[in-house]
Amino acid sequence: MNNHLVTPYARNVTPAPVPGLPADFRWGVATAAYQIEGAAAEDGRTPSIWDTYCRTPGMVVRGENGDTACDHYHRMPDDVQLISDLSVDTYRFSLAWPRIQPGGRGPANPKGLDFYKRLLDELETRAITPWITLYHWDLPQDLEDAGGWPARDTAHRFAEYAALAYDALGDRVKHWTTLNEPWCSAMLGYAYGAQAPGRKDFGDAMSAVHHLLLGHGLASQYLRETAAAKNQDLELGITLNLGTATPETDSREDAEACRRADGLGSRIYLDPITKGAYPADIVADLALRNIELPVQDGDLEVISTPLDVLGVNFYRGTLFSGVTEEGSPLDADGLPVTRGVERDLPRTAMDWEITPTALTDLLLRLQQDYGLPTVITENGAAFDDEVTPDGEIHDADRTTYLADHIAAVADARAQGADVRGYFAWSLLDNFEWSYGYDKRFGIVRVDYETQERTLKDSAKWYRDTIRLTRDN
Ligand code: IFM
Repeated sequence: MNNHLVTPYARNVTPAPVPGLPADFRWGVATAAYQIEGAAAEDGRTPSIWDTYCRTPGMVVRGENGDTACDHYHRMPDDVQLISDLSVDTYRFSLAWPRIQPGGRGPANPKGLDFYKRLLDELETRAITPWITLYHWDLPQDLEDAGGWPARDTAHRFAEYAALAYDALGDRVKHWTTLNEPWCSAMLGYAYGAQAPGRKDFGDAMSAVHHLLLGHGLASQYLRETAAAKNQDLELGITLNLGTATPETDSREDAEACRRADGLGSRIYLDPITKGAYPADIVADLALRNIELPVQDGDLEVISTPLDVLGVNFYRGTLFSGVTEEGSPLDADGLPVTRGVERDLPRTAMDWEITPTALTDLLLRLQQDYGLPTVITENGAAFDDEVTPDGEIHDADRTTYLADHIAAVADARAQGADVRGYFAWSLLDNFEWSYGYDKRFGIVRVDYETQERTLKDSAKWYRDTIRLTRDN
């Protein structure tokens, strides 16, 4: 944490109806399989790239892993009761590919599917709508060994897995998301080595981008066709992690830095999905680096299979400079500089700047440039929680964070953005990838020794705000 930049943030926020959010606004909480399930070797699940990465020395804080995580696999009915107690109407969770299709090839594993069928039963009993993400980063290790996302075949393997999942659960689930944050899979996983599988090759990362999108498109086609053939109600989407890029000055270099950041962070996903074409400026930038996206005939038609909703994961906006701190427009490798500039803003425990108005800006821009209805499929914050002697967690910073971002959503709606829901990240404190269990994003605390769950103040605020807004 940059102590010189710590700016006080928490306010005393009390629950109140959020003006402008209609009674049918969708409220949810979100999780992901590897972050909460545990039971890593049970009922036929095989290792994913995260099991391997966690066991690679130096990759995850304290060498932690998701073997047990929140033990949700065994505590699922109680966790669903907890979700129900929060008064949300929707639960967004991901399916573990290596649980449903061990090794990433072959038939479905009935025991893996059974877990999710039981989860759907519990949700149905409590009238909570399931919102499924097919892929939240747990690629079966066998497929990484065969080349991973830089290999075209992985897109076809993903489509096959998506078909197995949809065939088994599509009659009970309307809301399907193909991928969660493909930017993270491609860039953190294959360019920067900061997440599994920990590779560092920019060209491979660009191939991964295309094959993730191809997998998305092939899966989307299958879900669309099958839903139509079986007369099943389907709302199909993809979730992207999106932010805003603001220039530090009005220089040409800073404007170019924003163009590149927006291009590689957002438009390289949004444009092919919604318009069937990669952004020409980014294709040209890549060509200057002798990199070509591995597009084959017909791929872009597949990738642009129509969607019903765009999932938006928002955490922060960024200020960009196009020069180094010394003023050079080129970095040590001779590449144009795209440098995030720190501001004196309040920050979360991830050291991420808190920028709620950027969420309003983002939603308006998405509305204008892409026009799809949106749902905030993730938003939330890690803070260093303290448990007071009476066992309570007075997480005023997280509560303030949620309140400010929900207000930002309402602002965007008031200005014409078609935002239909908001899901808090996350239901539970959980395995925060390379940060292990160090960073707590939950609105419900998990004591990892006892697996006890405790509602933080933010959870109570969220619950009461939802109730008041619905009844307003
Ligand atoms: O925990 C992650 C989640 O898995 C994907 N989106 C960002 C969250 C916070 O880092």
